[in-house]
Amino acid sequence: PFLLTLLTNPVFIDGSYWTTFIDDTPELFKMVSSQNRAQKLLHYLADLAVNGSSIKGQMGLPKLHTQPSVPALHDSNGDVIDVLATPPPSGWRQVLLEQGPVEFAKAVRHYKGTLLMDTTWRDAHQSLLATRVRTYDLAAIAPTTAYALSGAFALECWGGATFDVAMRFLHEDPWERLRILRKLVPNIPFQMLLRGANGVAYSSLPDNAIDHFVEQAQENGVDIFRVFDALNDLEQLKVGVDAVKKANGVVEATICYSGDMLQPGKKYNLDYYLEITDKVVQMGTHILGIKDMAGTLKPSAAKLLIGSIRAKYPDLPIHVHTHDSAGTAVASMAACAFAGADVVDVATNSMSGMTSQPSINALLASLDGEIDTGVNVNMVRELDAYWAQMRLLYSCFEADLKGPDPEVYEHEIPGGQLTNLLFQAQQLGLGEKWVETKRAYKDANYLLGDLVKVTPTSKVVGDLAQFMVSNKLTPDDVRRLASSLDFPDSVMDFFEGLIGQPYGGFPEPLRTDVLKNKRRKLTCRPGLELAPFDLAGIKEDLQDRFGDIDECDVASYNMYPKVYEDFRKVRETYGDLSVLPTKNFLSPPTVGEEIVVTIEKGKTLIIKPQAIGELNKETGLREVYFDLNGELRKVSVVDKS
Ligand code: 3PY
Ligand code: ZN
Repeated sequence: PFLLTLLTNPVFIDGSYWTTFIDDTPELFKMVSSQNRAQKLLHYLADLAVNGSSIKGQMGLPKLHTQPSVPALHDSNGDVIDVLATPPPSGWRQVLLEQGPVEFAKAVRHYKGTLLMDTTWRDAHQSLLATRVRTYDLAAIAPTTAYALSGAFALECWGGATFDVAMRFLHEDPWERLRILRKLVPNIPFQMLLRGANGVAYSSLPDNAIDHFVEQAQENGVDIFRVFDALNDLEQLKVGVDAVKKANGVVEATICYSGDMLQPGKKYNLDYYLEITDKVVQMGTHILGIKDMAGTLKPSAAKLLIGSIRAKYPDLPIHVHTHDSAGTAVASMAACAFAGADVVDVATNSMSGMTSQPSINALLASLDGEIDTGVNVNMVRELDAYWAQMRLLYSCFEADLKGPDPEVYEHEIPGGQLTNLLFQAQQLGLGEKWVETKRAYKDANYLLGDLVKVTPTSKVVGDLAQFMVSNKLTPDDVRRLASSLDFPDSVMDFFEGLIGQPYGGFPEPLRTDVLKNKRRKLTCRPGLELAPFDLAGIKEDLQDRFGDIDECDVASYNMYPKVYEDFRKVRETYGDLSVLPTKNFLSPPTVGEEIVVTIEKGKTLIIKPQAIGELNKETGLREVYFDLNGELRKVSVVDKS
């Protein structure tokens, strides 16, 4: 089902751009049959007024009190570019569409310079704002982005945690987001993050579900698939790689980089990475991804690693990803560029640094004049004015991280998880436990055999660390008492082999002690044990339960059955909440304010909250009054306090 989102957005309303957009894409504008959309939205607002926000992880209210404005871009003559009226310049996506993945990869390799991927729409907000940025705000800046970043290699805009969070917390359909952004950005390739045999979930699915998911992703707008496995388990990685090949997507098979490989005695050293590179190349990939999820790839290591791969594989395009947790990411990405990387990852300035990617303008300044990137320095600076406002709008999801964390070389916590764990500690008022948690994370990692840590193995290590802190257990205690402790599920799953096989094997006797006789010891990849999904049967069942169902709904359900069901229930109760401006989605309506919501072309709701009634002690209900386009409306909601 496609519900309206963009139409609500002030930047689009009545623009001539709009008319073409609607004429060209009628399938996007099937009107929602429900007659009572307005009443459902009022229900949401009333609930918010009485019970406060239900968006998990929200601390306080947005710091931005005005409607965010979309900045103007200027051309080289200083004239304003009308981004809504004219199509954006053609970009790397046209190369891909015209020549296909193999020639696209060759052209990227032949580019004299280093291209940039902007991660603002995925990893940057996953790392800084708990993945909470909504389609409403991405769509508003999309036409400007299509101009400002027209020379970029790609926009990372989908996958990773965004899929789950969109449905679970934002009550949005991730597929709708993809289609909307795709229409607005026809010129820059879209990249997604795919967790190998886990798809965008946390554990393996049957192979046919991965194939089906990737096929929908490609058809709905993803061009390039960064595929990784959290243990660099090649069997697991291959499931995702094969799915992308079948869907005719661009394969970016990726090696996860863990720790500082130049430290003596490291399990993951240069030889390890070169050996895996050989195997990934044999598997067949258009591009090699190097994913430094914790930001522990120092410039010296970057130079050696990228230089060594480049020397061995002169024709292989290399794309490097990092996080700025230690404060070295600009230097490291510059080092990668000088060592022969074809693409490096950056984020818009206001969404960069710390646990996010390095700042685009800082990297451009560092490469100044020596390496071309194809990106317009001034335009990306202008674009950032929007994200400075977004940072305030979403401030209620910020962890209070103040600066680089040099301890990342010790604890090796991935960027997104670092902010999450800190945020959790702050929410629980356990700020002082933070140092302890980081120490326990390091201990937990070594107990588990020194793992590559990224979703989902990072969760295993994090869960064990929190378990150790809350039960006051030292590593020795864990080893000694393993057979009598009640470990978190994720730890049990890991030891069973449900997440894959770690390099160097499982630590023994810990594995045997932890599993006792409760679980098996898998020696093959978990997907081999799973029966294929009956995709047609699932679709029929969903149709019976929810009515309007397409293949994307089936794919959502396969990844997250419960989250998908809850998402449909919320849609049933409140309608399509993606039409609400973010401020009104997050903050309770206040008497005197005017909320403008366009639910379809030419149909705008002007909502003015009027009053909240007394609590009816017998029913537990309160009545909330609104003026809706000049008429008084009353909504009763349960007071949950
Ligand atoms: C994810 O899997 O969501 C990640 O961002 C891993 O880095
Ligand atoms: Zn990342």
